[in-house]
Amino acid sequence: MIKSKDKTLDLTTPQVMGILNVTPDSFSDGGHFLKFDHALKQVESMINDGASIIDIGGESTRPGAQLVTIEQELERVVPMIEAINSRFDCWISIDTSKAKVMTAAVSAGADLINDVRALQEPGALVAAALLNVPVCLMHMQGKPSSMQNSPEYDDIIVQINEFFKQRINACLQAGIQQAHIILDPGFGFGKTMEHNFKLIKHLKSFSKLGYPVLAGLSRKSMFDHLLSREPNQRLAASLAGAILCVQQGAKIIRVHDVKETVDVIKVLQATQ
Ligand code: 8Y7
Repeated sequence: MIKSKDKTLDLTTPQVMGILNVTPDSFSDGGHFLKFDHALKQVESMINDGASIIDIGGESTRPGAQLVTIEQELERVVPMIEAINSRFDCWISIDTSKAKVMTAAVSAGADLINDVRALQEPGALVAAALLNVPVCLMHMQGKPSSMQNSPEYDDIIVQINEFFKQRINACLQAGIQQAHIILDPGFGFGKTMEHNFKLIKHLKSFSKLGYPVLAGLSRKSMFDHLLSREPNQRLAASLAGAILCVQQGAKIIRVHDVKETVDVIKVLQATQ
């Protein structure tokens, strides 16, 4: 069970986090209202399909993506969070590394901070502690602009475990509740295809730290390297990855294809 504000999320069954694409410039051009409305419809269908968390990000963290300013990020995410919060009772996750965005997002109604930089940016630890909401600490080697340039590890499982222990300590020292910590090995963030598949195989070792594990593999390029498929042709591979992660103890699966992921998790749960 994780708690935020007046909400609780039961993690005894694995939960699905739906990805909301708030792409660069999507709201700042002439199609503002149309695109805003389209995004809200996407949220509604993800909730109807069984997503309990909606993850909203205004900064693209794809390899090689450009950085955005705080103003741009706020412009993209705050109105969307307010709109979702007033219409639906799902959990809202804010995908950001910036303390100011965390603070604005949580006041606008976000329930969870999803930080691919694991609260290492200036002010982020303090902001997250003050906001008193759950935080997902993701592992990344390097930074988005260069992380896929031949990433190397002596032992990726040991090193990510060490990273988690260090970040957990930093969180606890900053006053973040133990019950608010979620861990994520960060598939595709400074990892080769072999690294990513090794992470799936050994995912259970991260659950042993005693915190819920989140896994995000949806449509990632690890499947392209294995299968040579474009992102919109990676559904079957993503579902296989989701099942394997749940079998290895993951409690939250971050995906584009909510309906299909909920189905495969239900099939898996029926055998438990
Ligand atoms: C992840 C993520 C992305 C992930 C968490 C993509 C924002 C790249 N991937 N957050 N964000 N875990 N926690 O392909 O794996 O979705 S962006």
